[in-house]
Amino acid sequence: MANYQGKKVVIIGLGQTGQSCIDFFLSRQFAPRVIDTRITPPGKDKLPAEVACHCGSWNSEWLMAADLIVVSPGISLATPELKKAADKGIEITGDIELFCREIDKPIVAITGSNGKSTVTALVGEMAKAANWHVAVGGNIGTPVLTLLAKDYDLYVLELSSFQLETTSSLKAAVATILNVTEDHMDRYPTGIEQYRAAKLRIYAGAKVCIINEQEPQTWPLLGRDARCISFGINSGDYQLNTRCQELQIKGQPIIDTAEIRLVGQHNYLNGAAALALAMR
Ligand code: UMA
Repeated sequence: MANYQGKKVVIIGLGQTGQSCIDFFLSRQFAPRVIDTRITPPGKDKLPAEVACHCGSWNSEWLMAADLIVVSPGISLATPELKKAADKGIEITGDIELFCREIDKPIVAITGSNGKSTVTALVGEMAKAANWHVAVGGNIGTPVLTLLAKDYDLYVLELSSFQLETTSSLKAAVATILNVTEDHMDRYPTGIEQYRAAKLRIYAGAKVCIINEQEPQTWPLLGRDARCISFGINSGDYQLNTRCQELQIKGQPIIDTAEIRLVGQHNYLNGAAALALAMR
């Protein structure tokens, strides 16, 4: 468990993530400051008196006096106020990083441009069916820090590129990038490689990487390595075989696509990826 006592912490954003970060620090008996650039963000009136909140603009004085800035995923690290703080050497992090510093249980980490919520939900259901005491959260809608309220044996997390940008301590038991197609290009002005670089952070420290056989963009930066297991259409360790219309593991039939309640080839492929993650 990380110790933040005596640190001046500023949280940026009073959305779902910001609220969960406030609760996290309050549960550790100290009050962070909060900045939200909206004039009246929802939840402001419900903040406890000890949490100072600055709304409607940035507060450079608070930022430059901080030891730790916790930024919500919707706020770009390229924001000039944050760049100035980073240049001064102030640590800037996010909720996923705070979570990873608290947890020593296995994490299944899932990212991708499309299908990541479906695959996250599928792996969560598979784990439940296998009697794991599992928590599902992250970009799918449950801020990860709220999962700390209970003890779980396994965490299945959907992680966005925004969340991965501020995460450096993740050591996933198994991680995947399902696919990489142009998305959020306003946040990645130099193009898709910058977006991919954020996603690739999910493999740093991962024991096993589940890659898309047909999409080299989902492979580690230096290419496939000993950690990699693949899924794909008519190829890969875990595959959707379109001739037999079944999911197969290393050529062995597992389930007919007709028995899968989700519809469409992309969803059968999501099923193959979920199987690969769950079998680790
Ligand atoms: N804010 C500022 N200044 C800004 C921008 C935002 O102060 O310049 C404030 C807003 O006023 C607001 C707060 O920041 O009060 C919102 O923070 P946020 O946009 O990070 O949203 P959260 O409510 O914290 O929700 C975030 C994710 N949102 C984004 O990444 C944009 C949610 O993913 C996620 O479910 C949630 O954390 C829990 O982990 C949503 C999403 O759209 C579903 N994700 C994108 C996607 O899936 O494509 C990445």
